[in-house]
Amino acid sequence: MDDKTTALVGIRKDGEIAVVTITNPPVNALSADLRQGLLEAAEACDEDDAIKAVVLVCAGRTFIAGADVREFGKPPQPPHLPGVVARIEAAKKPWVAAIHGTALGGGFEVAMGCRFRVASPDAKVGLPEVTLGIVPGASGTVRTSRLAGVSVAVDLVTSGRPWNASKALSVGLIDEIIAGDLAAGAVAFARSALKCPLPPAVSERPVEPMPEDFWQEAGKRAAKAGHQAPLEALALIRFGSQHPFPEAMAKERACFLALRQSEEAAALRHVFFAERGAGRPDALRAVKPRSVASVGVIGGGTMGAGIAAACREAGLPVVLIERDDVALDRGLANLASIFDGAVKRGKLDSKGKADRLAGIVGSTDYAALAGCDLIIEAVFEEIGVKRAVFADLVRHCRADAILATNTSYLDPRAIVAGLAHPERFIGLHFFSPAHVMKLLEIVPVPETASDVLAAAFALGRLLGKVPVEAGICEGFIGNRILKRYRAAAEALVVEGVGIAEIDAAMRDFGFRMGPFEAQDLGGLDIAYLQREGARSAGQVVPETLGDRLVKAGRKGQKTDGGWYDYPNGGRSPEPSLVVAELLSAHVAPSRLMPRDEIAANLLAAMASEGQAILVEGVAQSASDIDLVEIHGYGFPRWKGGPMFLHDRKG
Ligand code: T1G
Repeated sequence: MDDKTTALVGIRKDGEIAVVTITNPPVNALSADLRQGLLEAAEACDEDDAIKAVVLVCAGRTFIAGADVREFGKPPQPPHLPGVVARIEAAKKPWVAAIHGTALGGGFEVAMGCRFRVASPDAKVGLPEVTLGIVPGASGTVRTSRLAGVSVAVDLVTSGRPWNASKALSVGLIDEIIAGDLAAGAVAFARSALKCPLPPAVSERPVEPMPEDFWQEAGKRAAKAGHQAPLEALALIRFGSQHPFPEAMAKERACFLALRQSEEAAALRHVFFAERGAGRPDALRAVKPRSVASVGVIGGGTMGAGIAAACREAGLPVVLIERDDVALDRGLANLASIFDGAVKRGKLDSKGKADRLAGIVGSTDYAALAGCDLIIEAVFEEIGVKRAVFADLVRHCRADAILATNTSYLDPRAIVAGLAHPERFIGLHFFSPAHVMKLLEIVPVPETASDVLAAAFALGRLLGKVPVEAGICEGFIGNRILKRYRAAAEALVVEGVGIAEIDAAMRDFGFRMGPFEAQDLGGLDIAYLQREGARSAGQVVPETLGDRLVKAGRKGQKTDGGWYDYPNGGRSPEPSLVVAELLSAHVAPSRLMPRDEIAANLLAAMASEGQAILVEGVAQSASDIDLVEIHGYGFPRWKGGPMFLHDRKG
């Protein structure tokens, strides 16, 4: 083995067992050099007659986490991974993959080329390729069925979701869970495996054909993802279960190489890197975050309870403050119902719920906040109410405690103006439901200290959020673009384009809901009150079509009618004659516009507002804007975001 590959792949012997160790930080990704090193290790182990079996283990935080995504978008470099996996499978001595951390994509494909797989108890295995707009490219759609059956392959590959070790063991994806020293346990496993007849190589195992209705059902589930890759992967699994291994491999490889070049893959790679960049802005890499080990939340309503639940999920103790006992009981009940929901969905057991609730102290006395490192207010969106809360916080909290507002529209500077220690103030704009939505807009005030800003990003990472810094303007990044998007949609209605056509166009594009359906769900009165607030503050805000509907008592689903009718209190929107009449004097005669033109019009409006946000420095990067839209407003991630699309169109 040459020096380059030796640095990545080491071989030592534990008696008659060779231990091949991969060292390629940070995640042992399968770079071209590492693939070469594995080929050379297979040769070396085959040539050494003293070696009877091989254990493949990785140094650092995880087993191989997949192909090196930095090679994506470039022409594939030899040695190609399918060949490396085949070489390991064809080795004269059996290989045992010893998995810790996450064996993902090509990492798990390498493990399936081994004769056996063992894993530490907290390990995960998965084939997430479809989340990158591609399909497994080194036998994931062919070997997985042969290893654990077609149903397992369909779930693992088309969902892209990893499985934990115990679930993987239950279906045969792994052979044993090794507690304690993984390498030593794997060597012992290899030693004992040599005493029995070896199982056939995975590629030589039979695969059970599935009935047609299985494939129909699987197709419906895969289609729900909304993009192409899961459907392509399903077709490959089906083909692979009905054809010889070599033929199936050839088809998988061709599909993989084709999808690598797709717009969908380019978009999803863009989002992959944007998400990884978001949590660790370069400007803060050298800054030590101010420590946050306990959190206070003011307000136990929907937002406050969601924020408190997210903090508990991350293991942070929470003090929940409400104005009186009745409100506090309601807030604690909101939290309990969030955890009950998680139990019902099988995401939490009763002990987990009890642990989460045990970490919450409820009080109506701000003195209970004295030990908190961070306090987040989530009270009524009115400047007077928020200023009163902050005045109380300054009186009761430590001078170095971070004081954060969850405001979505107010100017954080106005909320904290004149209060002591302004360096500790910051905006943390969570999105409802806060324990589910991943977006966190971080809004520093001019005086915010860098260790406070760094603490906000560290909190975002700890809570599993996608944190994005936003400058101060009306609506920050997301709500400002939302306002422009809605205005552009209303402008099309004024031009005579049908409300339902506009929603259909945006659903066809990939949104779960169009702009008008979404307003009916959330309530038209929220934006109406913001416009009225601006008007009463002296701003000139022209009346919108939405204003007319709210004034006519049409606030959305909650009033059985908004942009659409919802007969009998139902949830399915129906075009409304009342709305047509209400707006008839303000809209042009009905006209048809092709749906892709409608979508292009609204996407251009979003990108235009995004460009202004960039120029004003409200967003740090175009990819941050894409993340805001994807993680806060349902922009289909396989489209990359409004700024990505705008760039692709040149
Ligand atoms: N390649 C290269 N670098 C990677 C990488 C990868 N696959 N995954 C992560 N990194 C870098 C990342 O950029 C960051 O770098 C650091 O590792 C920590 O990442 C043939 C073709 C593994 C669960 O999709 O899911 O195999 O910023 O912050 O939160 O069929 O990273 O520190 O310099 O995310 O602990 C399939 C993608 C590829 C796995 C770790 N594999 N990665 O999460 O750390 S397709 C994936 C992840 C494939 C085959 C096909 C996560 C993680 P830096 P991080 P983390």
